[in-house]
Amino acid sequence: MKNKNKRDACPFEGSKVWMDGEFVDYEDAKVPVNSHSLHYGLGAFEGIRCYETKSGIPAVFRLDEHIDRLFNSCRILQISVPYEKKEIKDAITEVVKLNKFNECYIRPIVFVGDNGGLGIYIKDYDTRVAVSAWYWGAYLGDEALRSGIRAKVSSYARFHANTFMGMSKSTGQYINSILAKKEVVDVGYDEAIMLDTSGFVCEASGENIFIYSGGCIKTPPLSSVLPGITRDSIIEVIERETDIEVKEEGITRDELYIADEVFLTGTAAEVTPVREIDERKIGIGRAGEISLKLQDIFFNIVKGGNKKYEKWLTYVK
Ligand code: PPE
Repeated sequence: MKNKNKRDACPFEGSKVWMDGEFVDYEDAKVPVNSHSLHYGLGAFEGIRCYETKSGIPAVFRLDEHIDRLFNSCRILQISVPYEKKEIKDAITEVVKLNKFNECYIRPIVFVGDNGGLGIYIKDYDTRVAVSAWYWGAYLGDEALRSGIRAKVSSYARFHANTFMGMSKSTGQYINSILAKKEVVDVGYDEAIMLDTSGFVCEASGENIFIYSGGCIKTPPLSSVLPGITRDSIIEVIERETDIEVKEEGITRDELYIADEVFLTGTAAEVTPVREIDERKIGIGRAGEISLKLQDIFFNIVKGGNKKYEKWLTYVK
């Protein structure tokens, strides 16, 4: 019978992947259909960027923090990882090298195989780990980085802290993001902003959120959002490079509408200004000055242009 899903072009085709301790061709990095994670969504992943630095040598941005978060996610989910952190970090730099990337997006994933069978309760299972990488340009488009995006508050609530645990970057919980994103993109917006079950702003479908209002920057506290590594980097940049106060506290929906500026942060989305939310212009309806300034500082850091932040770069030589 004909395979109805056969695609002409796959963005990963021809690349090398590290899987369960070995480097293999992407086409051979196969997963059994009854892998536990495929059925129930128990798994953890990371999204990491590697940038070409000014010296021409690629550097992975905040590799240690990403791997720490991956291991924290697995601890929360009670998945035991059969590798040391160093082995996974080495696999990541090797994947960049083998694929000869100058810049790329790297996706490590830890998931449960089929050795323990299926069923919600499994005791003895095989943990599988893979690292792949591919070129991924501006997540929301180049124009989004320059001019800002149009966002909409989703009708789907972000999960309660005791439903999924937001500190873990777990595969299954992204269904919530997928539903929210599709809901708003299908009606012409670029990104979905999600509120918690009490109505406070949490984050976007795949980014943390910041507002600049009354001369001060605010972002929701970690109790309700993914501990974003870009979020952490931007907080440090604001504290060290500007005189603006940054607070981690609750933000309401109407605070978004009257903010002078709003921007999103994430590995994929980097620092993306928001120019409109729910048909209300944010500030003057263009990418804000502070947002663009922080974006500029961020891009300079990831490209190795600021010596103070060299600690965040792992060069791939
Ligand atoms: N919140 C969510 C829900 C999220 O998915 C991300 C990253 C962040 C915040 C920002 O975290 P950090 O990347 O550490 O700054 N989202 C990843 C996945 C995007 C995707 O479409 O896949 C990412 O940016 O890589």
